[in-house]
Amino acid sequence: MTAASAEFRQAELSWRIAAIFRARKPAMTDLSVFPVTKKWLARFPERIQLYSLPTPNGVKVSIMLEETGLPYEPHRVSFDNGDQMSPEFLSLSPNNKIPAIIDPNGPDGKPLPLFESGAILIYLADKTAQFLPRDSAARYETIQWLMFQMSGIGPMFGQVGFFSKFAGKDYEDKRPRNRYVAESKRLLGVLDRRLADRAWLMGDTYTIADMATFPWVRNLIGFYEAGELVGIKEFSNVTRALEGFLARPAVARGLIIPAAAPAAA
Ligand SMILES: N[C@@H](CCC(=O)N[C@@H](CS)C(=O)NCC(=O)O)C(=O)O
Repeated sequence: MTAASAEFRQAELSWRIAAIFRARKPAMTDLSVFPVTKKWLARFPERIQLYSLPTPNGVKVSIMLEETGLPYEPHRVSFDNGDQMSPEFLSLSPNNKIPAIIDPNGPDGKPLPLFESGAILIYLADKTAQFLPRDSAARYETIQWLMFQMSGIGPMFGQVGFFSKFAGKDYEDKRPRNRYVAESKRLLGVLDRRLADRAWLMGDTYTIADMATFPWVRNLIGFYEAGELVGIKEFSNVTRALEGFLARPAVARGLIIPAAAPAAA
């Protein structure tokens, strides 16, 4: 091979390598196929789009996003304006509930829309390899406690709020309220026993199960003002873990998102 042809082959090789990198460079993110972006404009379409409100289900995801450091753009879904019932929001979250996300860079580099806070937490944990143990048994154990929150803690505490603070408080028949208070106490007992010899639900490891659970305990005591009703003082392991949770800087930030974000157009 002559010196000239060796030089030519070298140049060709460099060009091919550069072409591979050019091909890998992410294309301009286009989220316009998602109708939700017509109502809530994506100013940073390359970031995860979060549609939420600082409610106990909403903050699970903003806390996770703050904990992981993933770049995201929050959008406020105002219940006062009925935003959750708008066709644009329903196209993303057909159950008219926050939180929901679109990750422009989902599996295979394609955008991924997702609703249901538990599914979103698992997805973000897998995406970042954080807050969900890799070891298979510990992973399922974490998901088990996450599901315990999703199916028990959230729905039951929510009913306590309805029957003790909101419309249901004026019902003469107190049996529904008493039933949900009793069930919530029982669930707090389960949590308290789990936390008796552990800092967090999974021991020393802080996980998405904690991020799902403690916003609800905080809400029960704070916004619902039902601490006394459920006898929260009896559950000192729960309140100790709640304190640790609230002391985390990412939690403090996540709890107020997206209150200050721009509302829908
Ligand atoms: N299982 C759902 C529940 C979500 C949920 O209940 N969100 C409430 C706020 S905390 C909501 O969007 N309510 C609006 C409505 O029902 O119209 C999840 O965990 O994502």
